[in-house]
Amino acid sequence: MTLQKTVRDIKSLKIQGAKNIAVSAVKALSEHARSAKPKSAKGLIKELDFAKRMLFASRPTEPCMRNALNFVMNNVHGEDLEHLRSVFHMNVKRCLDHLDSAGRLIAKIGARKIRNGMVIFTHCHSSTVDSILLEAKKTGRRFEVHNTETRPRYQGRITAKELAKAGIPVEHYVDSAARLALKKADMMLMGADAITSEAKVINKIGSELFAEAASLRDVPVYSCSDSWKFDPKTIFGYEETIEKRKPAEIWKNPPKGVRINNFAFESVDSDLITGIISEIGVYSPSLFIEEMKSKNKWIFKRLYF
Ligand code: RUB
Repeated sequence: MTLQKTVRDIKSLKIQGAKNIAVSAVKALSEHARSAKPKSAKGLIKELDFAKRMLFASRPTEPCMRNALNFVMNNVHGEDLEHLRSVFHMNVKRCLDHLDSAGRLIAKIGARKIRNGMVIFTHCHSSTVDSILLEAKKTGRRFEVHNTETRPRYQGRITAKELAKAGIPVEHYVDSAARLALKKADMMLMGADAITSEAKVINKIGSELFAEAASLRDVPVYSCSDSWKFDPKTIFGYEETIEKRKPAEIWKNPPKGVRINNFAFESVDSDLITGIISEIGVYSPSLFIEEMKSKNKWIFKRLYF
């Protein structure tokens, strides 16, 4: 897929979910490198850097994409064009391998938490959460899922469709019925778009509200996430830059005097999160950050601009 089309599809949510966005962005950059015909190594670096910035800007609040694109650009410097290309494509392969193998590991680790007879609550569409539920089903666990539709873009329907297709019973609720959906739940699983340096999890709007409702009922809340969603840049105030989408997604022609706030995400306080399920293990949010300091040092060193 071309760079321009990928950027358009990310902006329009045709490609949605942090991991899908990261994978598509890396593939688009890789395609771009293959089709580019620069005269020198410097020229290729310039083109890739420009393309990387276009992808960053397509959804600025996606650190998994930023970390992945920074990873593939690692050590891509020097004068030798062919060497530079081969380093870049090797990085692309390692990056895609990571996203794939981490995903499979998270599915296995997460599926161990699901027991027969459980009701799992989830919100929006997270490919990571889905992979856990599908793995649990594959290993013979019997459970049901309660999920919320996720207005205004209804990503909850993607979840409901995928799970129902795999034979997992799903009860689907409007967002404002989340308390009812949680009543019989044994566990809440949600994805993550970012994990901040203060150990908060940023995820689809509604996530904190539902995590609060879950913790009032002693329902454990797990965020399921590739560790590359950690975003050290949040030290500089991620919260103020949370994505606000077009008002028309909510109401095309609102009456005069009505201002529409269409926040895409919100941050979930670490106190509400029982654990983060990632490929490095299951840790409380603060321990997750500690583990990251030793297991993924490179992410801390990156500055994005
Ligand atoms: C999707 C969303 C998902 C996370 C994690 O929001 O909030 O929970 O991105 O997804 P949107 P994944 O639809 O606005 O992109 O587990 O697939 O990375």
